[in-house]
Amino acid sequence: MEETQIASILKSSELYPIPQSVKLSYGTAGFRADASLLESTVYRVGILSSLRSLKLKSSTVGLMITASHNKVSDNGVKVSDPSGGMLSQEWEPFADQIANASSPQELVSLIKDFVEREEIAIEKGGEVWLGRDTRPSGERLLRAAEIGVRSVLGSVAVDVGVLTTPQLHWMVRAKNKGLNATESDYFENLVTSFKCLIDLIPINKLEISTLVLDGANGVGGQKMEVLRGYLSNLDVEIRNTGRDGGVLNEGVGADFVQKEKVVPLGFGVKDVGMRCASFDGDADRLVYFYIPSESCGDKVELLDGDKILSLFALFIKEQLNIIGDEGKQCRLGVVQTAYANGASTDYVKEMGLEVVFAKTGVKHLHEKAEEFDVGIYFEANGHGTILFSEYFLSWLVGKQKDYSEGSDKHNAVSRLVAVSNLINQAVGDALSGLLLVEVILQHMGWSVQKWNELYKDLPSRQVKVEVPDRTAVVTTSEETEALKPLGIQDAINAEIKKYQHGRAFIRPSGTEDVVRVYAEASTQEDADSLANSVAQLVKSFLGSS
Ligand code: G16
Repeated sequence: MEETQIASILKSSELYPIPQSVKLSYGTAGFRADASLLESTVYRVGILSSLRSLKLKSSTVGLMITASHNKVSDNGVKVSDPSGGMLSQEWEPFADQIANASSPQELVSLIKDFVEREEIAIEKGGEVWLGRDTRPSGERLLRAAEIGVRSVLGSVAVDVGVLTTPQLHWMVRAKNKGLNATESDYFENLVTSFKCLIDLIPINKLEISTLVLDGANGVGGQKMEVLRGYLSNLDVEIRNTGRDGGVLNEGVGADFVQKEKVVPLGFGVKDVGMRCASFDGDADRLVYFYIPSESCGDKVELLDGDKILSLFALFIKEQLNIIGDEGKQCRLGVVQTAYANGASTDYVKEMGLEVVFAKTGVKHLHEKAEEFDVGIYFEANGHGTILFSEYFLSWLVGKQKDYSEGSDKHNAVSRLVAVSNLINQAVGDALSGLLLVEVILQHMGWSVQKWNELYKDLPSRQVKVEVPDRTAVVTTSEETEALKPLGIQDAINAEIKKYQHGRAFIRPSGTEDVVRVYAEASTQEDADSLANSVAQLVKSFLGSS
C-alpha cells in the first residue's frame, strides 16, 4: 500500500476512536449495537466496502445503515455485494478484525495485510452506495461511512438517501447489471410487473378489498405511501408511518406481531376480519394477520413467512402444471429454517416440493435457494423471496415466443416471468412480497381467512433469554441441537419428551444480546410451557443477566 494511502487511513481513523470494551461481530445481518457505539464501526465498514468494490473490478457495492427490527436507539450496518446479495461470508472475519482493531496503527496493518493477500489494486477507485433507514442516528453514521469509503483514495461514496434495505440491494444489483437503478426505477418495476400479473387474472375471480398495513413506524410504510399512488387494483390503508408520534418497532411491526401474536398499536376491534399486514423496521420482512372476532381480545391469527411461502409455492406450482410436462421438469424447491412450523413443511412436501433447511439468516437461505430452477426461501419471521435461475428464466422467455398469445400456457409462462420481475431477486423485500401476495389472492379469489386454511399451524412459542454471554451457546449447523453448554441438549430433550408433538431448540441471536428459544407442541398451553421450561434451563446453565 502506498504511503499516501496509509496516511489517509491513519488521519481519518483518528476521527473515529473505537469505544472501550466493546467487541462487535458481523452477526446474522451485519453489525448491530447501541447507535452511540457505532461510528468507528461504520467508518471501518466504509473502508471495507471500498475494498470490496475494488476487489470486484470497481463494481458498485451497497452499504446500509439500519438495525431493522431492533429498538430505535440501536443502529447497524450491513454490506450488499455487487450481486445485490449479502456480503460474501468469506469477508466477515476481516470485517470482525477491523471493527475491533484497537488503534489506527493496528487498523492500517490489518488492511495492508488483507489488501496484499487479496491482491487488491487500490489505484482504480471503488464505488459505494450508501442508504439508511429512518433512525435518528442514521445521518450521523452515514457521514462516518462516507469518510471511511473516501479514505480509500479514489473511491466514491454516493448517498442514495432514506431507503428500505431491499431497495438498496435491488438498486445495487440493477446498477451492476447495467440497468436503470434509481429508486423511481425500483417503483416502476414493481408497478409494471404487478399490473402485468393483474391483467393476467381471469376476470371472474377479481376481488379487491382494503388491506390495512402496519408500517412499524419506519421507512416501509412511508415508501408504501409513495408506491400506492402509482397502483390501481390495490386499496391500502397505511397506519404506523412514524409521522404520528409512534416509535419505530415499539409495539408495532412484523417482529412484534410474529413473536407476540397480538395486534400492533393502532389496530383493534374496528379491524375484526380485515386483511392486515406488518412490515419490520427496514421493510425486509412481511407478515399478514387478522383479528378473528371481537371476543379474541388483542390476539391475532398470524400468517407468517411459512404461510407466505406456501401461497407462493402453490401459485408457482399451478403455473408449472398449466405448462404441462415441460413445466413439471422445473426444479422447484423450498428453503426453510428450524423455526419453520412443522405443519408448513408437511404442506409443501405434500405438494411434492423438495424442502431443504438452512441456518437462520437470509444469507444462508439465499445460497441454498440458488441451487434450484425456482427456489423459494422464507424464514418464519417473514424474511424471504423467490429466486429464478438465469437458465430457467431464459427458458421461460423462449417459451413465451413458442406458445400462442392468450393461450393458457402462454399466460402461465407470462405470469412466471412477471413474478420474477416483481419479486426482489436480490433479497427478501416486504414491498414486493406484499404485492405478490395481493395479486395471488386476487388471482385465487381468496380472502385472508381462506388463505389461512391452507394448513393449520402447530401451536408454537418463541421467547428470548438475556444471559451474560450468549456465545456460550453453540449449535449444530441447522441449529436444531445445542452442542454447548455441555449437557443442555440432554436436558432439553428430556423436556421435549413430556409433550405430544413437542419440538424445541435454542440458539444465540445474531442481532440482539439474547439466546432465543423456540418450542412447538400440540396445544398452545403445551408450547408455552415447553418454551418456559427450556428458557429456565438456559438460565440455569448460563446464568441470567
Ligand atoms: C435479521 C436477518 C434475518 C434473521 C433475523 C433474526 O433480520 O436478516 O435473516 O432471521 O435477523 O436473527 P437473530 O435471531 O439471529 O437475531 P432483520 O430483519 O433484523 O435484518
